Amino acid sequence: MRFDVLTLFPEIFSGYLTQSLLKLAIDRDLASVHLHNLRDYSKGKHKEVDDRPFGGGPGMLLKPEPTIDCVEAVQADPSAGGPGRLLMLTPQGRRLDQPYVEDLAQSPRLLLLCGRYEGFDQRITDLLQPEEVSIGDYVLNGGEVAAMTIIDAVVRLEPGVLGDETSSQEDTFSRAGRNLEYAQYTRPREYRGLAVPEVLLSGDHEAIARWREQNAAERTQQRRADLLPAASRSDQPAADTTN
Ligand code: 6GU
Repeated sequence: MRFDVLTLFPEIFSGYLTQSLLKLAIDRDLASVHLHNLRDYSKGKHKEVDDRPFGGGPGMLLKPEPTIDCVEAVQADPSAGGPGRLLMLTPQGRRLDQPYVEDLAQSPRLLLLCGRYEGFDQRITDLLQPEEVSIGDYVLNGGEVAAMTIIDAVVRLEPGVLGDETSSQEDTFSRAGRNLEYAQYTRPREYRGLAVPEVLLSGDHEAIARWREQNAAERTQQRRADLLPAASRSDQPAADTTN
């Protein structure tokens, strides 16, 4: 899986690329991330990439010429094996969720176009026809954190990236109607007066499975009843015994 990130701030990605599970995926040739600085495509004397909006208003917009030149150059890279799927990171976009992540993971190549300032000149969108993606209903200062979020969520679905012991198919949100994860404990058995539930120490695998299922169902009902099919939502949630 190949990711191309188009940004004014490629440095933001350096720690993420060298410190995370993504680094392991890159080292094992399961993923590659190519950073492209939009500023390198500015033909202006001062390498400008942004300008004030016509009609007035706050902030600066990404200019069409360097942005589109950068996208077209990256799309046309003959070593990349095809133009890939172009994503524009913007709070106006389609909201990311796990089914969308699973769909993105089918693509061999994603281009992630990050905006800064107040956004993009509309002609960038009109000409490039990107998929506009948002990671949630709040406003970030730029698309970089959103791009990292997408890469992080997509790369863990790439076969071989997660260890054998972990299955992304077990993840919360990986299909509709799934519960949140159950509570988990490690050593010590007691900490500041809080004991690990006895059943988890029992060695009784069936009892453990039942406890986990019950705990997951309770937490989901308490916290995220919106994830449950309407029919199984209780109107009167029980007292919260979950953590
Ligand atoms: Cl993709 N960009 C920005 N600037 N803010 C956001 C976002 C993206 N998704 C949620 N908020």
